[in-house]
Amino acid sequence: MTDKEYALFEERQQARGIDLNTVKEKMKSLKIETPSWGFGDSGTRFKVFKNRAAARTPYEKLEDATEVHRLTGLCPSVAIHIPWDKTDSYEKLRRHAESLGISIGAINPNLFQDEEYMLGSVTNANAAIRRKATDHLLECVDIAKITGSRDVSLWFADGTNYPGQGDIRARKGWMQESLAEMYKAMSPEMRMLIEYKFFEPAFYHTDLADWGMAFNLANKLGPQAEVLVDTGHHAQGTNVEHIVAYLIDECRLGGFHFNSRKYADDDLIVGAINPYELFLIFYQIIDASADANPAIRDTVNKIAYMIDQSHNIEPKIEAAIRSVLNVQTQYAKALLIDLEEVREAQERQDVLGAEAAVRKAFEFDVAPLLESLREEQGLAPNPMEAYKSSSYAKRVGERG
Ligand code: AOS
Ligand code: ZN
Ligand code: ZN
Ligand code: ZN
Repeated sequence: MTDKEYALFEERQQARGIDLNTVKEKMKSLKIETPSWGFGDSGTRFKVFKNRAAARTPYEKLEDATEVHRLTGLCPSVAIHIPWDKTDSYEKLRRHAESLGISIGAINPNLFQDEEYMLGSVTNANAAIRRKATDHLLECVDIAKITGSRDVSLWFADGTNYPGQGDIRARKGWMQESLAEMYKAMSPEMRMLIEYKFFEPAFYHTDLADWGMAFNLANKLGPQAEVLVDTGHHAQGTNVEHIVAYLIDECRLGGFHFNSRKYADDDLIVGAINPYELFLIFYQIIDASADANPAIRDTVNKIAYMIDQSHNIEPKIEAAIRSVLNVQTQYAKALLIDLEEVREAQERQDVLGAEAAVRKAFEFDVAPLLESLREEQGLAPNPMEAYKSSSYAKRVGERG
């Protein structure tokens, strides 16, 4: 990029009343958490392809995540999954993260892999299995206290495959009972983020099938329980940004699991398939960040932006870099929306004027802005290229 390109871009934005210094300040505070499971070998039910460069231990996963942060300046924390990242000392794991200059983010309990959970974990009709599941949740709260994690993210595979298989209302009660116990164990600064998904692995009914069920449960549990929106967990055509706006307005949006989907919970690279949706999600968030109600602004400030992806055929570290850059790009574009212009068009009831005011921001090429920002942050202008030619890439290539 030449200085001339940036100067031209800046001039154009200034003419629309957009101050790029303010935009850059906001961009510098964007933080996106990467998932430890995105760095290890994962796959589909058909095959897990071995990748020689994939991280093999929680320690290596943290190191890969650090490399992504070093190159992008965007990912100072990593979410972990228990027991996938089980280790003899979480104190040691925390210190390892700290020595790398990052931190351990959300703790994700795993309640879907043990034999006992075939017919449910916290909603299993067998009380002993519910006890085991709840104990695992409590274990994860304890781990979060050691790792210094604020959030415990909950996703349940619980559900049934056939009508009559389970007592739907009893299961609803068991879920609430278990989470209430976990809720009590959290320290005051901790949060429980409740994820929902409309299907899979259960196909007839899922105990937390949509945002409304997660929202209702969070409301019943208390202010430290919030909803987690995984962008891949909705039926085709669902207006995800509407859900986002609604939950922010209710002060119950805790965070995101970002990924792309085409047909199901595909967990592909975020922004790879429908970047406009991501842009529109950020439009809602940025719009709410200027709300007159301090509780709404506070909700926006605490949103956890997390990636939840599974890289089956693509190299993992490059995939993580691509993902966070895609998020950053759409965030940058959404920051170029002239909210005043949208508001005025809304007041005039000018349907297409309002639509254009939003869309035109998406149509800008923000490359000059991103490169200028990276220059200010002392980062390489193209993090992906920088990674490919790094000694780190060479080293992980020799792992397996
Ligand atoms: C599963 O569909 C959910 O998205 C979870 O967040 C899950 O824990 C994560 O995908 C890791 O498997
Ligand atoms: Zn998820
Ligand atoms: Zn997903
Ligand atoms: Zn998912």
